[in-house]
Amino acid sequence: MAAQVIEGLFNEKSGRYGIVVSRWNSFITEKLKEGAIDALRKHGYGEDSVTVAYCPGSYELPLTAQTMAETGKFDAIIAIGTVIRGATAHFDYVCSAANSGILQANLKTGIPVIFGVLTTDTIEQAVERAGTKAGNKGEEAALSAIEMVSVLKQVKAMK
Ligand code: INI
Repeated sequence: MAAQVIEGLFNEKSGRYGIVVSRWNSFITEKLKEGAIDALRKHGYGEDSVTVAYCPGSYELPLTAQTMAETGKFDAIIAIGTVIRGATAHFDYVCSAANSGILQANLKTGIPVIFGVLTTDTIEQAVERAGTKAGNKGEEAALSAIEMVSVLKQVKAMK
């Protein structure tokens, strides 16, 4: 049986993207931000369609992302942070808050809020995912944002 298939397109070049960047572990989050901006630029989104907002830590990502989404000015938000496991339970609380808060921001606003948060045991693992041997997770997050904008647009336009 043939089915109607909806897939994200990467060549639409329309839409505005917000990037929220946590300043904690900024030597990593800046690399992730650059990866995200680079991926957006390669897909036709320049300075006029990308806005960056900084927040203190990953715990603050959900509220900042949700506030950006609620303005109605963005088609997707990319939330970028890095949480590196320390010796305390703080890691689990920050990861859990970022994870559930970002999910809620998606569902509450209907705007895709992409989870671009590294949660690693070591600094080395974070470096590997910020543009070295395991790629750049900021770039992957930007591609997810473009894909979600396209998929949701097509779903909403269905007759
Ligand atoms: N925030 C991070 O983004 N990464 C971390 O590794 C981190 N650690 O380890 O504590 C972190 N903590 C700060 C937190 O996100 C809040 O900014 C702070 O608790 C104030 O609410």
